Amino acid sequence: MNKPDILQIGPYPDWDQAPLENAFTVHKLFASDDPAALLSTAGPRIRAIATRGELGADRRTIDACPALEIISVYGVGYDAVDLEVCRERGVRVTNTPDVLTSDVADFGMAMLLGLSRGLIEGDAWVRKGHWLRDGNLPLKTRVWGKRVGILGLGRIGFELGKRLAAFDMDVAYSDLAEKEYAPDWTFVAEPVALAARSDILFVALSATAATRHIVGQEVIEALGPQGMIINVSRASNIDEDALIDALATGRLGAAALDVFEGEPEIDPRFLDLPNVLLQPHQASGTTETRKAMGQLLRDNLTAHFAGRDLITPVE
Ligand code: 8YV
Repeated sequence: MNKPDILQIGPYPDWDQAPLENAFTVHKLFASDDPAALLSTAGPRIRAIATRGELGADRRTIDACPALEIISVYGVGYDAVDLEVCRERGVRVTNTPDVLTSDVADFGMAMLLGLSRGLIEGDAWVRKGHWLRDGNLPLKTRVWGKRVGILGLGRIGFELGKRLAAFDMDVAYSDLAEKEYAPDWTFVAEPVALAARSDILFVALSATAATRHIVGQEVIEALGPQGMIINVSRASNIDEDALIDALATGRLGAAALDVFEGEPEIDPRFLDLPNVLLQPHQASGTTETRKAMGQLLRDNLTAHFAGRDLITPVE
């Protein structure tokens, strides 16, 4: 039986690559010297696109594949997939929710503790001999007992809330509506009002056109000079210029970021800011979770080509 032709937008770990190539005829866009030529020769045969959350699939790529049936995303976020053209063309889209939720929430906690308690600075303090020469690391900020806001109480936001509550923090959240599954946490409809009552603001929203720059100057300034922002969602949810400006001028205390506009090339101004913790989009980056994501990506493709229901369709 002929294996369906698929277009692979970005690389996967070896443990995913081998089974993918077993089941499909894989055309690797990322490995091609001439992606435009690859699209024009293989495009007409492509029936599926396998991509990653941050890479998605744009209109040009989708248009180059007239026989495309499905896009399978390795990641929960599918904001980089042009959904409009998928709707127009009847192309199905799947993602990998649930399997990564707890790792992303864990990583959010690691960023909170790491930044508040100076873990990276402390490590450098020891390695560079400051401990011996200059004495103890300057004192840091307590986490427990602080007021924390979660912007977006979806799967990841909810798991974050459970962890934050277990750390004896006062948890509040904003979302489109109050969530009955979070009766112990304070609902605050407006993001600015949430920021105003919070010492720490977690951004855990899935990114859409409506949430673009939802964390703008007003939210940032409502958090204030002692406030902290932690982003484990997508960079587009924050106005990066406003964030950098507030961090540089002390109108915002600190930020921990796992996602950036134009990543992996990030705004160089971040590199000069001492009050920001920078991470290379690694919140879901454990072996266990990435294996589960790869399996789910393939299971969705297999289900589609076998005529079965998709496991995790996005809409
Ligand atoms: C991954 C992500 O880092 O789930 C998402 O939306 O962005 C991340 O889990 C990414 O998709 C892996 O390439």
